[in-house]
Amino acid sequence: MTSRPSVLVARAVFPETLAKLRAHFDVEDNPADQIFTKAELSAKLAGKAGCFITGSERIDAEVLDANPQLRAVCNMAVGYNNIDVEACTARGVVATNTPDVLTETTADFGFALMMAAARRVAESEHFLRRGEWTKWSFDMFAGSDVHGATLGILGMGRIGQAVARRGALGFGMKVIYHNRSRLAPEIEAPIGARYVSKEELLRECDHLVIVVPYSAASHHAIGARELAQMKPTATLTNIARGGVVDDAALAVALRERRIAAGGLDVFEGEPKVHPDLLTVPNVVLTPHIASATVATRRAMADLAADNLIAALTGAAPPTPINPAVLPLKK
Ligand code: 8YV
Repeated sequence: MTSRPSVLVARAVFPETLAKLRAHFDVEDNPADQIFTKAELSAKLAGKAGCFITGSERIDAEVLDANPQLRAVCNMAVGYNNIDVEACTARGVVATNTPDVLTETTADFGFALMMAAARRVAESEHFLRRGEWTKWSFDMFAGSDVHGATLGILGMGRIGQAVARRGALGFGMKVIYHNRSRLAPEIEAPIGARYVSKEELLRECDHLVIVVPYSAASHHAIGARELAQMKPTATLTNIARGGVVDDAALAVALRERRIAAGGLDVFEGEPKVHPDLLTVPNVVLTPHIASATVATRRAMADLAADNLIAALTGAAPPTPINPAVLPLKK
């Protein structure tokens, strides 16, 4: 009998995902959903040919060197700043992510956060729950319009484009964007998107939505200097990664009403949230749930599992990040 590869599923997942993986592998799972330190994760990976991780477990050169038998690192997330892809490639380890399946769901949520910020949904709900609603007044929680406003997108990848489509086609918004490179005219044209410099984006937008992947280059892409360039009536929504925005600077800008409102699903150092953000009223805060619908999380888990199965059974993983390492050596 040939021995089956062993894999680690580093976080709690759907039972169906485990069953699917167990059809091919000896699976060590984590039903208690314990958060492993890097040393614990590294130790758990001993003897494993592959791992199924979410966007938070860090796989770097040190972990890879401690586990030279590891051949596949499969993220249940589209963002992969938790994986040192260069280190994987250098060691012939395939890294995979879960693009596309979460695009529309994440864009829905980004739009919801932007609308909640613009129309002060959370702030007014808290007011009501505190029992402070005693009378109507003409300017009570007056926010800013979304329809017809200028939507600024920082990071015009799949999710950025999906947010832009919602704005342009559903809400008659004017779309401007800044990105590493300009999109092809056939992508820009149907949504009337205009490529602008980062400065123009900040200066002109009424609602800024941040969807740029996190990297050393995008670290604090939005800080005090950038916030100062925005309109005092503007909103900022971050569905990308904590660290793209300087949360301390954002809390100051919100508190001093240098911008009107914020919507944040991701935070620097999450699940810790900068204490100043917790006391600022004009920001909607959610715990990294932009892709959290049952259907989408199932699709993400399925795709991550398919990647792991393919990678370790000699097939082509559907969504590799570093396809140059394929096919994997047995
Ligand atoms: C995940 C995400 O829920 O896909 C991503 O990059 O940020 C979210 O969809 C999160 O990373 C946990 O896996």
